[in-house]
Amino acid sequence: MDNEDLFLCIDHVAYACPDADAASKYYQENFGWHEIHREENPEQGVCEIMMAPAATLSPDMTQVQVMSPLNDESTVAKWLAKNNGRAGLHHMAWRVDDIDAVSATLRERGMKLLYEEPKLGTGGNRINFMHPKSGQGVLIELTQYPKN
Ligand code: V0V
Ligand code: CO
Repeated sequence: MDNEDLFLCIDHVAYACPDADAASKYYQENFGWHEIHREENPEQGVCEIMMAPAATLSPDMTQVQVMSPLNDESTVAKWLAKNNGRAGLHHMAWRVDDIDAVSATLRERGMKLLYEEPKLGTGGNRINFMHPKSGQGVLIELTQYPKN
């Protein structure tokens, strides 16, 4: 793929914390942010709440994904433990149109993707992650919305 066709926008920035519900309330009360969507993803081990600065999401609006671990085995639980229990920014998600094509191009360029095949993400999206070593110290998610 050409560079221009790889990424559409920053879909979300993810904030990891011990209690996503409390963090959502904090965002609502202090910043006027809106809860757009929430779900539990057992495979990823997270409770996640998608938040936006408007009640209605416009297509290119970057969201904040507020998330907390569902159990001690969750990768987010491990991350929080390593961070001495402190909340913080966990990953950034880049929206793509065709995750299979983008993944193939990134692999050709030597990037390490965590999963052989994309997994189930928020709202039925297909997701994969670039290892922090490939992301220059940042965990980067690739996310593709369901095609109608
Ligand atoms: C770990 N590292 C990070 C990091 N997590 N660097 C930046 N940001 C992070 N979030 C670094 C860590 O400091 C180490 O660096 C190295 O990576 C290995 O870390 P580790 O503590 O030994 O942990 P691992 O290797 O067991 O696990 C790290 C990975 C894991 C990234 C492989 O967290 C993972 O599988 N993440 C993908 C799944 C995920 O995060 N799910 C939750 C979101 P040094 O010390 O070696 O330099 S789910 C989601 O976003 C959804 C559903 C959605 O949006 O749709
Ligand atoms: Co995410």
